[in-house]
Amino acid sequence: MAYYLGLDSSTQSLSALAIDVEHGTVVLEESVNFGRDLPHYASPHGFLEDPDPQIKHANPLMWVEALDVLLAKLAGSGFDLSQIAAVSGAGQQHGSVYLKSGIGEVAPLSPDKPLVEQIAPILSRETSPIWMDSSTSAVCSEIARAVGGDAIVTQITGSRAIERFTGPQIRKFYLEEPEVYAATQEIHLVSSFMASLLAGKSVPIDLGDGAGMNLLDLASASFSQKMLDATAPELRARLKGPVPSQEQVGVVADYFVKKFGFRTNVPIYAFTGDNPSSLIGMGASEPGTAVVSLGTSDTVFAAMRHPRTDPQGFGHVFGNPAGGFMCLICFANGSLAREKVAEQAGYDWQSFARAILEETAPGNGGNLMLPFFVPEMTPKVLKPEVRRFGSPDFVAGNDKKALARAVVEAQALSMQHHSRWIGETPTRLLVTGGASKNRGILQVLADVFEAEIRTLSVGNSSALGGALRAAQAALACSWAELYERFAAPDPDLILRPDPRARGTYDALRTALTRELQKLG
Ligand code: ADP
Ligand code: XUL
Repeated sequence: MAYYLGLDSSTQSLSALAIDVEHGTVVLEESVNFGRDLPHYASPHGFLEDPDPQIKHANPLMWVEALDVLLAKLAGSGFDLSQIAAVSGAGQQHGSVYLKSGIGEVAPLSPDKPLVEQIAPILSRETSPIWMDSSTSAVCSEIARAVGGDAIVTQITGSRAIERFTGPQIRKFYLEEPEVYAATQEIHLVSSFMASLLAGKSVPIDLGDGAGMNLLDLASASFSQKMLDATAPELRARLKGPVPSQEQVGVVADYFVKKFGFRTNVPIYAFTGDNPSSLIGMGASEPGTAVVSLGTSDTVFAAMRHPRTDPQGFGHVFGNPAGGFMCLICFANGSLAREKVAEQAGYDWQSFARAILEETAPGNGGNLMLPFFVPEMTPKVLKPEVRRFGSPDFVAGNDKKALARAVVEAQALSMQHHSRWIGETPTRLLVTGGASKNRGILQVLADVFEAEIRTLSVGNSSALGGALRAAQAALACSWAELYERFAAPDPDLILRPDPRARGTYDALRTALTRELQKLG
């Protein structure tokens, strides 16, 4: 048997998914949840607590340990890892890992010691800023000024200088800790770091994820000297790559062969960002299909033949792992905001969905919420801010049912508002991510976008994207062939807009747009 393995190192978990291409089946889905399974990292949601809400870092050793734990879980469950013929994967975007020396450079990874013990000594920086960090505004302005303004940064990199992007994060680190920067030999994205662990050597960043750094020149598919110079000295020497997403970057290291029973010489194809990987996992790598991902962050994305940029500065252009580009808009207040409201109302996900579907109506009787429980990037809200407008009961926070609908309606309206620049009105949305199981949330998306909603049977589109990318690269087969087998929408879960909702959102849309304009 030849199976293809996809890994996804996301904000809250590390997942594995394997496919059998011949039979068109998913043969394995397993994950390690950082908060639940690795509580000693004190990161219930995948990041470390910090008194400053703009600072969001994670301990990279948590991701390292998760890889050992996940593979031990797979091997322990009787899954025969020698059947894996190729591997690829994905990581949460923008997060960075700082190393004093390359992985396996001083000594090859030894199967006699846990991975974490071997990686800890080569970290130059103990923590990794992740995509939720919004503490670099001053540095973003500096970078933009140095290259001639935001329009130039956007023209080169596909995005303005953005707080969570890796370049501004590197500059902040360089300014605050110049000696540690000097002692840093390599800087990785989460994706290239995880691929490097698996390969037992440092491997390059891919073009898909690399575009989320504010360092890549999209036109030439190489790092831009102008952006590098504006970011930190001698930065080029600290970055590996970029390489096309389909490039083989190594083989599975001896450590994993000896410890977990992988075959020797199993190829590893470049890991990419979780969103570019989801684009593949959703079968959406050709332009024409918009995807909404409801994970820790909510994102809206679609393939693009030619890069087009957002004049408002919120949207981004990343590499499409199948070639060409993709656009993406990211909302930090995704699942964590919904969780906060559910928690406040005392709802589980079922009662949350019931409150939306059965106990309230589209438009929510005019009740409107600004749901920025954590700093938001779209629109830019640096200090958490939750505001309610409408009935006195709702404003006082007592109308539980209306609160559940309000958070989701505000999120859907904001997604619609901020994705207008893409220039297409989607009639169909493909939805993925942890919250895509929730019919209440899906129905609101259908009603607000007036679009049909479809989900895939496979929940983890990013890990599936890894497995599909590994299969496509190893077998040189067509994407269409793989999509037909693995990315077909779930026929039992198609939601259509409620005709009674038509027009109901006009007033809320206007009110929300007014409030967002005041903020953004
Ligand atoms: P990520 O890949 O960013 O780590 P996931 O796509 O796995 O995130 O989504 C995790 C989130 O999904 C959790 O934070 C949780 O709030 C949310 N979630 C899980 N099940 C449901 C559900 N039935 N309804 C709404 N949200 C859900
Ligand atoms: C995209 C973004 C998030 C992360 C985490 O720009 O910041 O979607 O990739 O999933």
